[in-house]
Parts: sequence; C-alpha cells; structure tokens
Amino acid sequence: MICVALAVFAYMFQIVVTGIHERTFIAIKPDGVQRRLVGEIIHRFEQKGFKLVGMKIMQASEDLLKAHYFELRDQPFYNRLVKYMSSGPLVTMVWQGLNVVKTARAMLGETNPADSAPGTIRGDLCVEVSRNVIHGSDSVESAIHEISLWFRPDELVCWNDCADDWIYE
Ligand code: DAT
Ligand code: MG
Repeated sequence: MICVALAVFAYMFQIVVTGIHERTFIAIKPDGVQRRLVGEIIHRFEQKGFKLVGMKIMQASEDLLKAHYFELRDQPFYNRLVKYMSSGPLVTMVWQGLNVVKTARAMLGETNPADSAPGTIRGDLCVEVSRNVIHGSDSVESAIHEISLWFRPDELVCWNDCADDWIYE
C-alpha cells in the first residue's frame, strides 16, 4: 500500500514539479520533406533524449495553415507563407520532455537561417528565411494550442520510455 502511494506520489512529482511531460509541436515543412531531411531532424530530437508521442505525414489545407499562423496575418509574407506551407507534405510531430518547448526552439535556431548558429537545425540545413525547413512552438501556451489544432487526442501515444531512467535522475 505504501509502495503504491509512493509510486503515485513520484509520478505526480514528475508531472507537476519536474515538467518532464511538457510537450511541443514540431512540423517539418515541405522543403524539409522534399530535401529528405526528415530522418536527420528526427534523429536530433531522439539523440537529445526527447520522446516522440505523435507523428503523421499530411498535406495541410490553407484554412488549417491560416489558423496556425493567425498571429502573422498582417505580415507582408503571410500569403506566400500559407501557399508554401500548403504546397506539399508536412511531417507533424509532438515531442515530450523536460523544457522541450524552449530547448526545441534552441535546437531549431533563429527564424532566419542566416542568423542561426552552426549546430542548430536551421543553421546547418537551410539558407533562406522563407525556406527554413522546420516549425517549433514558441511557448508552452502556443504548444498546447498548436497540438490541439494539428492532432486529435487519440493520435497521441502515452508510452513507457525505458530510457527515462537514464535521461532523468
Ligand atoms: P518562427 O518560425 O521562428 O517561429 P515566426 O513565427 O516569426 O518564426 O514566422 C513564421 C514563419 O514565417 C517563419 O518560420 C518563416 C516565415 N517568415 C518569418 N519572417 C519572414 C520574412 N521576413 N520573410 C519571409 N518569411 C518569413
Ligand atoms: Mg513562430
């Protein structure tokens, strides 16, 4: 009985205090898919120690992309952005782990590849801001919103990661 209570407490502690169940929305854009960068990008997130809990390949409608990029609707590049993002398949994913939102953004690099440090995805794999191969949520709130926009709850998989004990203390 005490063991069960301790296990439940440890689980709740992990969720509430350590935040290892934080999730972020990542999309490999049509240029990333066409340029065969899917494996390279997934490899980086796996190597880091994050857990993949959702993934699909899809061609998104302009309506979905307009909802996704709603905050940018007044930008001069908005229409071109929606056209490019809907022009071919995307690989959409949900990754989970401690501080995954902030860390994924650091792994992506800056919005403009020219400002992105070597070692980041955009710093290593692309050249121009309008072909920057990958999207990542910019805050925990955006991540929650974007995951609900792109995935149904039953498309996300909760699985027991044997590596967790070697990634988290
Ligand atoms: P990020 O994708 O780094 O979160 P963002 O949300 O400001 O950047 O913009 C969304 C996408 O719009 C970005 O990944 C590429 C495109 N974009 C941003 N600034 C642009 C610009 N000045 N010209 C063309 N496309 C741009
Ligand atoms: Mg953004």
